[in-house]
Amino acid sequence: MRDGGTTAPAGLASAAKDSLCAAGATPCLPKTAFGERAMPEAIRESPARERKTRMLEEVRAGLSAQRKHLPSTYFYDRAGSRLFEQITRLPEYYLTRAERVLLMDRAPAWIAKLRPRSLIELGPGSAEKTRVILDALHVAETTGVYAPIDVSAAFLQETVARLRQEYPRLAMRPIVADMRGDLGVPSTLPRPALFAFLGSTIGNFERANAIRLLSRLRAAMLTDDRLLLGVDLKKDVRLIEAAYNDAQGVTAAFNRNVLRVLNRELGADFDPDSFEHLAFYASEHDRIEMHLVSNREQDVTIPGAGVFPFRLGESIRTEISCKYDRDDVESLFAGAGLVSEEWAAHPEGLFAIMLGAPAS
Ligand code: AVI
Repeated sequence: MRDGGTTAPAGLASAAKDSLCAAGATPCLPKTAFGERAMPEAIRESPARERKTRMLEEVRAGLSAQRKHLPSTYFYDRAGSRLFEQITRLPEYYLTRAERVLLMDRAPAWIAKLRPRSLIELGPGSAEKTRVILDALHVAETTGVYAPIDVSAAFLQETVARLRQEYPRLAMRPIVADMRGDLGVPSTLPRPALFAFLGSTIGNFERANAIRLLSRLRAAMLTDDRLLLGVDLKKDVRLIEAAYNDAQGVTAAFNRNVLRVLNRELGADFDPDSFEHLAFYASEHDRIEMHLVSNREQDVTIPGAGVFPFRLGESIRTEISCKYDRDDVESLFAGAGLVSEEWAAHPEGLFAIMLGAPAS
């Protein structure tokens, strides 16, 4: 999940699409005016080639900048997704646990009131937190369709297969899509729908991109639909910095994984061990910045993109993770044509969930 100027690349490679079909899941494709299933751009134009072209462009631009940066999107291959799941269980990473506490407390009442017939979730990961909502849906006996949207077809397939066993009566409509583009939410999903964008993934987007993404979500919403947006809160900087500098080094491995992805997918020759993990709170932007710092002078070659020299101590910014307060979220909502209906904050001020609706 994830920008930094970033997010997650998608494109449903036909193999991945086939395996989703094989798993009994129905990847959702928008309908054309003629009623047949339209292939999203990324599928029509060879997603693998398109992903590589886009990746090359972004990597070349990012590494040519005076302050080098990479899109955090590229953390999330299968290994990166697994490392992120490990992060969510680390003692230092309070975000996931705090959000879960909030969901356990509030989701049943929200579901009982909204009685949504679809749950559309952006970036579900392994859907740990989703289960809290799904259980509440179950209790409310709402007819359910669960539509998870994720960039990693393989990870999505695993998640859907697991949920299918746990919730056999729930219809699954997985959607493989890049948060930076068309979300591919079919208008045919039963309404009202509850959209969920949890985990503070919105924080991985620069403000303008965050508003663009929320606007796309807003455009997919009908009047009675609602959005749950999870956000990490501004708080004691030591607590925040600890969450991105865990003692076991899982976040460092996650950070370096982006270099392994570039080596594999672009044939780059990064030596991941020659880059050190660095994460710090940039108070002027109220955000964590994650960097990889070169521990020697070196040249990195990326075929088709160029040779990129690194000075000793020079860094690549690989991720931003913005922290918010209520006003910040209301301002994002206002920019995206959404209004806030309810703000649920963790008792210790760790995390919050905003319930939003389309502005009329
Ligand atoms: C996915 N995202 C919300 C995580 C975050 O906290 O910004 C990604 C992450 N990066 C390092 N640790 C976790």
